[in-house]
Parts: sequence; structure tokens; C-alpha cells
Amino acid sequence: MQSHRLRLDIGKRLPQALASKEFKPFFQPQYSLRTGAVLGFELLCRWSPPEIGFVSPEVFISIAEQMHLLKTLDLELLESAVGCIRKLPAEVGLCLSVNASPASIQDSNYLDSLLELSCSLPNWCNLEVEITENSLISDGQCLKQALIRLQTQGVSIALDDFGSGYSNFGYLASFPFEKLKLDRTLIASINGDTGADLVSGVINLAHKLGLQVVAEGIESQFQLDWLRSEGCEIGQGYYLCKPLPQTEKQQLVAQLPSSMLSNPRI
Ligand code: G
Ligand code: MN
Repeated sequence: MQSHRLRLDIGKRLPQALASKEFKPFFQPQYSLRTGAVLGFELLCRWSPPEIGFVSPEVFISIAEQMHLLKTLDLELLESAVGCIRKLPAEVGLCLSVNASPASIQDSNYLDSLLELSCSLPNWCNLEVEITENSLISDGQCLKQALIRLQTQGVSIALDDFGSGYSNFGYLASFPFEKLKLDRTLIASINGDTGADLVSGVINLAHKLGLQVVAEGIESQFQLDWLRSEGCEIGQGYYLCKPLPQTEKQQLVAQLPSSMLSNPRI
């Protein structure tokens, strides 16, 4: 009952929150597990209205989707992120990863706006779109066309949360993915033998198909060392770095390229 009430409150607040730009971009660094260098950032949305407090993105994103406000939210977030990225020193080559909902991706107006924003990124920053594996089930063909259009315009595509739903190996070869992101539940499972064998197999399979592997949700040195030994190329997670707000990131930016570009834990 309480959560129903909360959803109603959030729904009422959402349009105003969007208009007054209360949704803030956060950036979680993604590191090369070979060199420790920052390769890019995943763009995450955070919202803490004063009268409600922190609202989990899972909650407000599903409400925004129901209210048909998710495309606007996604694009506004990307627009602020592009502003942040443009402040970074030009010599770094980075990737900006954004989570896109399948409904948004299949809307040609959204796709046009996304491509326009991607053109306003500095030329040393590539845009990458993350699509969750669950989204492929509903309308695969239409989504595939949209992803091919993005790819031909220079946007790379990553398959997100792999291993969290009904993972279908067929998708790996038939969609234009460049990266496979292992879901954090898979990373949490590598402490056990069965989990480790499974994840090792998935990493090998991805490599056979020419995909780079990104581990999300790395939370310990054990997981980090194991993933490096298995040849996983890219990692992100609280153990390496929490998502950074714009202001904190700007301080980090001041330290570029030396300390920010290298994670001492790797
Ligand atoms: O579905 P997707 O992978 O895009 O989700 C990203 C979410 O995961 C973000 O909300 C982010 O805060 C969270 N996250 C990032 N790193 C970690 C981590 O190491 N552990 C956990 N539990 N969550 C994480
Ligand atoms: Mn993601």
C-alpha cells in the first residue's frame, strides 16, 4: 500500500522534476582490466527530490515509462552528459555508454535526437548504446534494424545485463553487438566453482564471436583478479569506482590524464 502511494507521489512529481532538471547524470568509470586505464563511463541517472529523498532508478524509470516520459528523460540526461563530456580535456579517447529502453530505440524521432546528440560529442568520444537482453525477446527484428542504423552512424552497441534473464546465445551472433556486459549476478557467482566455470565459458564464447567482455558489479579484489586471469577486457563496479556525480567528476577531470586514467587496484 505504502509503495503504491509512493509511486503515485512520484508520478505526480515527475513532470515538474523533468522540467526543472532534477535528474542528474552520474558517471561510472569503465576500466581496462589489462592496463587500469579509464576507457569510458556508463551514464546513470540519479534523482533525490528533497521531500522524498533518494529514489531508486529502477522505480522512477518504470514510472516514467508508464507515463511515456522515458524518452524525454533519456534524452535530457544524455544532453547534460554531453555537456559534461565536452568539458573533459580533448586528448583523451573515451566511450560514453548510455542505457536505452527498447521502446525508445524503436522510435525514429528518438533515434534522430540520439544521433544528433552523438554528433555534438567531441570527436574523441564515442557513443555506445546498452540494450538489455530482455528487450530482444519482444520485437527482435524491429530492434535489430534500429541498432543497425545506429551502428552505421558510428554508435557502438553493447548487450547489457547478460545472464540476468533468458540469455539466448543466438542473439550474440545475430545482432550487431560489439560488447557483452556480464550481469552483476554472474560476477557475484564466480566465487563458487559452478559459477566460475559458467562465466569462464561465456567469456570464451563471447571472444570466439569477436565480442569484448565487460564485467559489471565488480565488488572484490578476488573477482577482479579472476576476471583478469580469464581475459575479460573491461570492468566496472563499486570496488573499482562508484558512479561519480558531475561535480566530483569535474574534480577528477582536473587530474587528467595521470591519476584518473589509471586505477591502482588493477
Ligand atoms: O542495468 P545496469 O547494468 O545498467 O545497472 C547499472 C546499475 O548498477 C546502477 O544503478 C549502478 O549504480 C549499479 N552498480 C554499479 N556498480 C555496482 C556494483 O559494483 N554493485 C552493485 N550491486 N551495483 C552496482
Ligand atoms: Mn547498463
